[in-house]
Amino acid sequence: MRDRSDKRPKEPLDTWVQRALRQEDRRREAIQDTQLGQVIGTFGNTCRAEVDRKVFDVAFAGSFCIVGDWIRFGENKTGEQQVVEVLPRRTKLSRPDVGGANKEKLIVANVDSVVIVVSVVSPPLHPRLIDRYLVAIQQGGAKPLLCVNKIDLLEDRSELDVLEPYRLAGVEIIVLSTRTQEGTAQLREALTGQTCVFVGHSGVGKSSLVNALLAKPTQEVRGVSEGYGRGRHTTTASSLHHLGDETVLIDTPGIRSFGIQDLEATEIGGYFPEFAKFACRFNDCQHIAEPGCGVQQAVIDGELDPTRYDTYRRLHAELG
Ligand SMILES: Nc1nc2c(ncn2[C@@H]2O[C@H](COP(=O)(O)OP(=O)(O)O)[C@@H](O)[C@H]2O)c(=O)[nH]1
Ligand SMILES: [Mg+2]
Ligand SMILES: [Zn+2]
Repeated sequence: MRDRSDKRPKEPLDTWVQRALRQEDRRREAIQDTQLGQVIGTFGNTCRAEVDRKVFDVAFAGSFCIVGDWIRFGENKTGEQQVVEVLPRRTKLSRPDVGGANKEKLIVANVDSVVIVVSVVSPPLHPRLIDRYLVAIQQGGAKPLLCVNKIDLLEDRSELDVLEPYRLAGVEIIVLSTRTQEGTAQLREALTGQTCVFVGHSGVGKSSLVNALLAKPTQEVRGVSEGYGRGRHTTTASSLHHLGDETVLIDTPGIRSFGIQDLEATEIGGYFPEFAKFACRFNDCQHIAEPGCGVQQAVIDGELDPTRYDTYRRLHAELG
């Protein structure tokens, strides 16, 4: 068990709980008319929520919400819009707070698919980052999709063979180039009707890709949120955009590392689905140093990708 004592409030717990409940009651009483909106961006203590393509700036007022969240909000006595309730999250994607003591940091809520954008040449492929994303995505309940951008930079298509381990792990893969537009129609089709978030290492082309998908000539740009720096190649916060009436695209800032939390070392194997093909002598085999381990043997026999297995070992050690 992790020690959570640092989160305990300074005042006696009863006093704190009572005060929090009173505050919440006051908020609900003060706000009669509420509406339901989806969070499309966050800025300090405010979020931007959208209702029928109309945009409102809404104060958090004690609630915490993230892009993709559905919130109930309304006008308080001072005439300011504020959050009354954050609805339960259908799915989520999170990572530990950098610098915080393993605290969960939500990246996005309520997405159907997480598109892991990678590049094979520039920047090079970061398999360990992909592996970690895949674990976190399964944990949060969304579906992963691996999107390989910048294929215009390849000298030979055989350079894409490095992705074979992910195909074996059952991940859908789409290769494309935002520059030449090859493959972008296929991605657009795969994402239709879904709420999708684009994640991945900085520089892989997430923002370019989101822009390319949104900029289709037949596409209505009316609903695209203002204030998003289109054409600029830095994204400092997540932003939500509509592609037609049914598809939502969320761009996220690039990250360089990605930890995993709230998992036991013994559970991590379940997040590497391709391991299940190989039988081990012991039912509770951790595939680290046990005799008769089918997974370790598969790596030796070249039937299992050594990099995927190496990520598994690292995660196992981190979480152990
Ligand atoms: N050659 C090539 N460059 C691309 C492609 N897509 C994006 N880029 C470039 O990659 C750089 C980073 O793109 P950006 O969208 O900012 O990446 P992000 O950090 O993942 O959002 C920019 O200079 C883009 O012009 C592509 O398909 N081919
Ligand atoms: Mg970007
Ligand atoms: Zn084993």
